[in-house]
Parts: sequence; C-alpha cells; structure tokens
Amino acid sequence: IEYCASMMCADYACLRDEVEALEKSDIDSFHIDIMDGRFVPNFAMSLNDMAYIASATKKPLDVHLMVEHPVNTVDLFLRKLRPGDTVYMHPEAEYHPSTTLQKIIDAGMVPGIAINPGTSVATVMEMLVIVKKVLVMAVNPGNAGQMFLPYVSKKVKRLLKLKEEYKFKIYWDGSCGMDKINTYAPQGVDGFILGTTILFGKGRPYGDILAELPR
Ligand code: S6P
Ligand code: MG
Repeated sequence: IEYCASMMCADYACLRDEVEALEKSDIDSFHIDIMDGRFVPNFAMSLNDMAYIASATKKPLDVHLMVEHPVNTVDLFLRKLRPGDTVYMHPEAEYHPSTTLQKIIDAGMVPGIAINPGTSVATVMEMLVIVKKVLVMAVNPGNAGQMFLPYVSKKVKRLLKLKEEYKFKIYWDGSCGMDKINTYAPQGVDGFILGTTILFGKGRPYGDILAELPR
C-alpha cells in the first residue's frame, strides 16, 4: 500500500521542516496539488512550490494538475520533475486528453488521470489503456477537509474489476481516513493520498501516524 502526503495541507510557515520530517518518514511520495482558480474554485500550489519540494526530497513526486487545458502548461512541470515522477491530469479539463498524456509519457513520467466524482468510468475507458494510474477523487477537487461523497464507492468497485486487464493502479484522493484504508486496501486500491483527515495538523509526529497504517 502506498501513502502520499498531500502537501497543500502542510504548514507553509515551516515548509522546509515539513518536507524534512516527511522525508525521514515512511511516506512513499509527495502529492502536489496544482490549482488554477478555473478548473477548481481555489488556488493551491504553484510551479515553484513543486520545484522546491522536488529539490528537497529524494522521494518521488505525484503532481495532480487541477488546471484547465493542461496541454498548454504541462511542459513547465515536466521540465522540473525527475523521470519516474507521476503526473495526473484531469480528462475533464482537456479537449484531447491523450495528447497531454502522451507528453507526460514522452518526458519519462508516469501518466495518470484524475477523475472527478461525477465522471464515469465509461468516459475514460479508452485512456485506461495508456495510463498507469487512476486517481479517484472522493470529493470534488478544490479543497482539503471536505466530506466524502459515498456514490464514488460504486466507481471504485468498477475500476477494481478493470485494473488487472488494463494494468493500472488505483489511488484514492480526498477525505481519506483509517476507515477508507481498511475498507479499500484489501479490495485492491493501491494507494491513498493523506491530507487533513489523517496526517496533517494532528500535532503528532508523521512517523507515529504512518506506523499505525497497514502496509
Ligand atoms: C483536493 C486535492 C486533494 C486534497 C486532499 C486533502 O482538491 O486534490 O489532494 O489536498 O485530499 O485531504 P483531506 O483529508 O483533507 O480531504
Ligand atoms: Mg490531489
């Protein structure tokens, strides 16, 4: 089971300490939420935030692009990443999503799609052939600390039935707590994005929290 730290939930007054603490912990990757105030009703991390974290860690990055038409800006991100880092784009944000995915592949990154709660598996079926990861949004993207949308569970079940045939991994993003990990990891969800629900702002060392999670 992989665990990714959702860095928009970190304490920006001491970002360096946050990254150092997570670097020493068992977290598997740094999840970087990029928001443009258009595709989602919020602004979050920038290209420079991402580049700083990339320079401060040896762990992989997991970049979640919540921007309109990422085809226009994805290269800026790809240039600052290392081969093997993951880039998720939202097919809902693009006229020709596979063009953007091809750019991600050509740059040596792991291609992923992130899908909104209201997006059906049928809509993204063709892309399952080319992506390595599917990030299932359990909340509408834009903010941390939102309530889980229970209807997403049906979609997770549908994706679980397809993952062997199409060879992709499934990640859970949004409102992820112990209950979700305990329910979905045994069913085959490969990884979880940890935010305010379980990892950040708890006043406990990250290592202690991570030690309590199943591996
Ligand atoms: C949401 C974003 C997520 C959140 C994360 C927060 O728009 O893509 O990555 O940062 O889900 O976690 P939580 O536990 O606060 O919902
Ligand atoms: Mg995210």
